[in-house]
Amino acid sequence: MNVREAAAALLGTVSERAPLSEEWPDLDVDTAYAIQDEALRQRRARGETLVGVKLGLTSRAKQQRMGIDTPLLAWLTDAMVLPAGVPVPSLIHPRAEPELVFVLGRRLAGPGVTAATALAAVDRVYGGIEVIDSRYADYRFTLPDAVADNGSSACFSVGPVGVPPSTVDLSLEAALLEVDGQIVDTATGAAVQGHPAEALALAANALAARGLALEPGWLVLTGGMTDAVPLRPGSRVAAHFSHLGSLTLTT
Ligand code: OOG
Ligand code: MG
Repeated sequence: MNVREAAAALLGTVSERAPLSEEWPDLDVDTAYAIQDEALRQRRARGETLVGVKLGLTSRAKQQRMGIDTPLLAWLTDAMVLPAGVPVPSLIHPRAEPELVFVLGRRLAGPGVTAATALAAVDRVYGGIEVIDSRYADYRFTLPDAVADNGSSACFSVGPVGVPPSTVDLSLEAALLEVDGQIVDTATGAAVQGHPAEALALAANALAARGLALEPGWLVLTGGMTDAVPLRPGSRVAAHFSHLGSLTLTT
């Protein structure tokens, strides 16, 4: 299997499959990013538009659940945007996680980006929910597997309230995660690398190592603040943020 075949295989996966690393044991992280880039190329060839990036595995809750303590990056396209009120499409085994979402006002290029310079490039911050849907059975994967699978991405919804980042303390911004009327988990922005701007800086610096930058207008999902919860048919998952409003997903 080569990079192009792996990208096509993962893009076409509609039910659980074995981790890529089972048939490609020496798959490394750099090759996995090449697979991710090739999958983006194939998505664009079929008409999708790049709208930003997501970070994954930026909080302890997520790292512990997945057994991987290295954050990852993945691409976001317009086809992944779930407008408010639209039910989540039928997926393999979706999980939902609350995230803080930046919209960039300026280009942000590493290396050497700090949390402070990163935050200065942000136009607005929103609350959001990401729906992940690993193509791999039982969400069992290595870091290269997850990178090749575009960070388990499926779709995401951005909440109703966007504010300039200088007007909120994002380390204290809380998210309450509700499933069918019960609050099942809570976290603040500090769960994400100490401050979500640290995750943004990490994204800019990691992209710089690949000769890329974060572009104006891009969305940046900074990573699940809490562990993700299964999104079961008929269930309702909501995230309530302290200053960034609430949003609800249904299936
Ligand atoms: C990997 C993707 C992680 C996040 O926000 O941490 C992610 C996974 O958990 O399947 O999107
Ligand atoms: Mg996520």
